[in-house]
Amino acid sequence: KVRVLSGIQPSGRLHLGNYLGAIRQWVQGQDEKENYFCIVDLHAITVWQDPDKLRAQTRELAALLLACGIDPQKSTLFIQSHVRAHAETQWILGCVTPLGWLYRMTQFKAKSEKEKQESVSTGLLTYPVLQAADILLYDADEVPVGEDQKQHIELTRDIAQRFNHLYGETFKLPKAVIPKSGARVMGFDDPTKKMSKSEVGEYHAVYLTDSPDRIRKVLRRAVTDSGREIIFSDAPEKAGVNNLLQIYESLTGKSREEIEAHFAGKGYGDLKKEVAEVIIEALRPIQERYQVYAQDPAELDRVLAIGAERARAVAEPKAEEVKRRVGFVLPK
Ligand code: AQP
Repeated sequence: KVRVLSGIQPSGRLHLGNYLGAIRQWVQGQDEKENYFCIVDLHAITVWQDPDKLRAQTRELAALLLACGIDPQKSTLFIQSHVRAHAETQWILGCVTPLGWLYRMTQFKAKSEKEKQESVSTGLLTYPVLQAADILLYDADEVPVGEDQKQHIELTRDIAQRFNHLYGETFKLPKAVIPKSGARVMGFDDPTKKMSKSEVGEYHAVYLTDSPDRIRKVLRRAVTDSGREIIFSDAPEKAGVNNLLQIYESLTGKSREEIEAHFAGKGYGDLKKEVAEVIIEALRPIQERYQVYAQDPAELDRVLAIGAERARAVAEPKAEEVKRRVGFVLPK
C-alpha cells in the first residue's frame, strides 16, 4: 500500500485553504492508502503561541479533522510531540543539512521578515528539517500538501539523499502530491497573499467553523478588480476573481468551460454570492460533526492515544535505525 504522511499546525483556526489544499485530499485517499496525519505542535511554536491557546487549538484541530472525515479506523491521527522520535531524528538530520539550504527556503524568508530580527527563532530556520524527520521516519511515499509546501518536500528529498549517500540507504524519497485546484487559496482581503492561519485581517479568510452569515459577509467584501469579466486568468489584476473561481471549481467539481459559461453575463456580486453558498453547503456537514466531537473530549483523547501508539510503532524502530547508521551505541 502507498503510505501517506502529512501534517498541519495547530497555530490558529483551520481555513478554507487548509481544507482544499490538504485535508480534503487526505480524506479522499483514506480507503486505498495507509495514512498518517500529524498535528504538528512542535512546528507551531516556531513562532510565538500562547500556551493556553495552543492547547485549545490543538484539541480543536483534532476535532475538526475528524469532522472533516478523517476516520481513525482507516487513518492514524496523532500529535507530533507524542512521538519523541520526531524531535530526536530532526537533530541528526540537521547535522547533515547545510545552512545554505535552509536560508533559501521562501517560507523562512517570508516569516522571518515579518518578525523583528532579534526574535526570529532558530526553530523557524530549522523547521523544514523537523518536517523532513516527520516524513522520513514513516517511509512515506506521498505527502499531500498545498502548493506552499512544495519547496519543503523537495528539501526533504535532498536531506534524505544526502543521508543515504553518507550513511547508506536508509530513507525512501517521498513525493509531494498537490491538488489540481485549490492548491493555493488566496486571501479574500488581498488575493496576492495566500490564505493563512496567522493572518489576522477580519476579512482575510473563511474558517471552517464560520457561520453562514459570516461567510456571506467575507465573500461580499472579497477584493476583485474594476473590470467585469468572470474568467479563469493568471493576470495579476484578475487574482481576486481567479481565486473565487478556483474555489468554486474545487468545491463543485465542474469544468472551467462550464463555470465560465455559467457566469457569462453575470456580475461580480453574483459570483461572490454563489461562491459563498457553495462554501456554506460544503462546510455544513463538517460543522455538524464538529459539534459532536467537540463535546466529547474523552473520545478525542482516546483517538489521539491510539494514534500516538500506532505512530510510535513505525517511527521508533526507524529512529533506532538512524542512530545505528550514524554510529551511536544503542542502550541495551
Ligand atoms: N492558502 C492555502 N491554499 C492551499 N493550501 C494551503 N495550506 C495552507 N495554506 C493554504 C496547506 O494546508 C496544510 C497545513 O498547512 P499549515 O498548517 O502550515 O497552514 P497555514 O495556514 O499555512 O498556517 P500558518 O500558521 O498560517 O502558516 P503560514 O504562516 O506559513 O501560512 C499544508 O499542506 C499547506 O500546504
